[in-house]
Amino acid sequence: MNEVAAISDLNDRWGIPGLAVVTVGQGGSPRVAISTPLANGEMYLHGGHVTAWKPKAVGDVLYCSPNTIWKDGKAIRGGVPVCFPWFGDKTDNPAAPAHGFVRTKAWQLQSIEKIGEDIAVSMFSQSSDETRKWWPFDFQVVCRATFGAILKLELVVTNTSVAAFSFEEALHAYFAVGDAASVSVSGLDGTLYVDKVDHFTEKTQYEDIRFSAETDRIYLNTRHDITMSDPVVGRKISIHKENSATTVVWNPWAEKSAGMGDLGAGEWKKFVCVESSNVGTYAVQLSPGESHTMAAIMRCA
Ligand code: TA6
Repeated sequence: MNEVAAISDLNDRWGIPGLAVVTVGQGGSPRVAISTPLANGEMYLHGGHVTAWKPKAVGDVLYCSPNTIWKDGKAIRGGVPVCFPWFGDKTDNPAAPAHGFVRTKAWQLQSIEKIGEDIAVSMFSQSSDETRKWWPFDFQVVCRATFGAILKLELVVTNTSVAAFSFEEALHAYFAVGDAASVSVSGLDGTLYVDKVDHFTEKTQYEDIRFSAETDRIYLNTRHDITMSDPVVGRKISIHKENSATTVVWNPWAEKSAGMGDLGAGEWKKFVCVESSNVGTYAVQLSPGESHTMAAIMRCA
């Protein structure tokens, strides 16, 4: 069956007229487009990747690069990439894809549901001969995005192996801002972080986070709400986390941004990443048959 026919079949099965449609997105990639009285949204089957959330009152909350390379094996640059089953480089195999292998592969549509005034889209990926080459375990991962005045993202990992495993995960969210150099992030004051731009040194955060250079930090044992203030646009974005013990904060700044083919000069100003995650010593252990759900609940006002 060709891709367009498959997309049409998915829409026949799961589309909700006037609210949710399965259609051909950028690069010919299948996506679910949401339009409700409270918000618009978009989620691609490629990577189970939310690429847009636009509450009617505030507009685009997520940043997506205009230079994204839309093809298999490449992650969409922006939105909320799903990092699993490792974060960053794979410590025991430098040849492995950064941030795991699920964000660069086709997922399957599990359901589209109307829940009150919201639309919940669930997509899933699972182990295969290809994934077992990198990681010798069997799993299912579901990304469920509930689009409304609030965006709720849930990452559900199930161990379908006969052995226990440990995994890292991140909802690597790119938040749209007016100017990263003017943004402050509160809620992490007094916490310890690993500074990836200073030899992974462990440091303490004092007061709000502000950005004046490449910033790449993993905040440890951080489970409480985080707020990003954007004075240029005149709004605040808050993130409430569930079952997430670490928070990654990233901005590549000017030089790294210019050197990234799917980002480009000047794009660094337009986003800040705040990532609900479980990485490093906070990786999650799962016994056979067990599931774990990490959630990020986002508000913007
Ligand atoms: O989350 C921050 C980070 O780990 C940075 O180190 C940077 O590599 C960023 O992710 C983007 O990674 P990517 O593989 O998407 O280019």
